[in-house]
Amino acid sequence: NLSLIAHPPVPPENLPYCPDISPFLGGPIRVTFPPGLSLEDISRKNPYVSKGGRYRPPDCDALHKTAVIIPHRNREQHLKYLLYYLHPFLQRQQLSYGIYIIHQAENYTFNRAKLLNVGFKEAMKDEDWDCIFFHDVDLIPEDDRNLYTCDRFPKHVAVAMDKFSYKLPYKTYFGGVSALSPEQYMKMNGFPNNYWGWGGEDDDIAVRVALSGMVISRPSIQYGRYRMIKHGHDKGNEQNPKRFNLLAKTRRTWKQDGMNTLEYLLISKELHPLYTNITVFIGTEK
Ligand code: UD2
Ligand code: MN
Repeated sequence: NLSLIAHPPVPPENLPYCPDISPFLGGPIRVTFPPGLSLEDISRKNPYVSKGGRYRPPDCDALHKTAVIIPHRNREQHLKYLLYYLHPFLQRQQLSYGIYIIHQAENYTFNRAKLLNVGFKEAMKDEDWDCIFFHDVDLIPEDDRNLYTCDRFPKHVAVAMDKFSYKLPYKTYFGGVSALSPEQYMKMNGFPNNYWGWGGEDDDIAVRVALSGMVISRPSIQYGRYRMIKHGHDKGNEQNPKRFNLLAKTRRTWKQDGMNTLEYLLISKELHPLYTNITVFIGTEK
């Protein structure tokens, strides 16, 4: 059932636009982690989601088209819970959307920011998305008034996480979940490709926002709430000892490293019922 071409459901002609505020929003979400959840269960609960994890509201023409990009390796359980919550969440917001898993092939050191660059590039080949969400696999949104749409400036979205006592850990923090329009993303030359291992890449992205003449936008602390599924440090994603040196150089390097220098080997693109899986070889640290 994995065909090669995505067919987003075609709506009947002449649908009215969706309202500015969706009538389906319910506010706070009680996030629990039910045991024994299967992808089939989740598919059954989301009958309007079509192949590749695509959706559009059946009864109105969506005002926004959002792609969600999730960097991934070896976190199948987290992915299940995220899909379980994210599909209904996005549907309640009456968005047109697609979910992309960017899976790093091989066991070399993980590189979150480079995977996000790959996700952007591949998603934009499919559709003229007007907003791209970059989303850790282990973060579950806790309020559906946290709209998955873009702002006038790059938006840092995960502003209140349980692991940071529902506060921003520091003012320029940009980790977890963020949202940029394609224009904003290209203006900052995307994200860095050279952060291998854990840490620093999110701060680099925040610096790029400033260097390219933009500021950080954020949702309110009441809405931008997330639970992070507890986890230890992954094998293959050890702390990056170079992160401080790299960060000190961002001002000199951001124009020479990013979307304009992105290289990777696409291994496969598969349309699963609940998401599009992109497996990519991104190389190793030089
Ligand atoms: C923090 C940030 C994250 C990133 C990271 C540093 C939060 C909530 N998030 O995450 O955005 O800046 O620090 O790099 O503070 N992943 C895999 N497989 C792996 C390793 C990572 O799928 O083996 C993905 C997955 O989507 C995960 C994300 O990368 O959520 C970030 O890695 P993490 O969750 O191990 O790091 P964490 O929680 O410290
Ligand atoms: Mn995490």
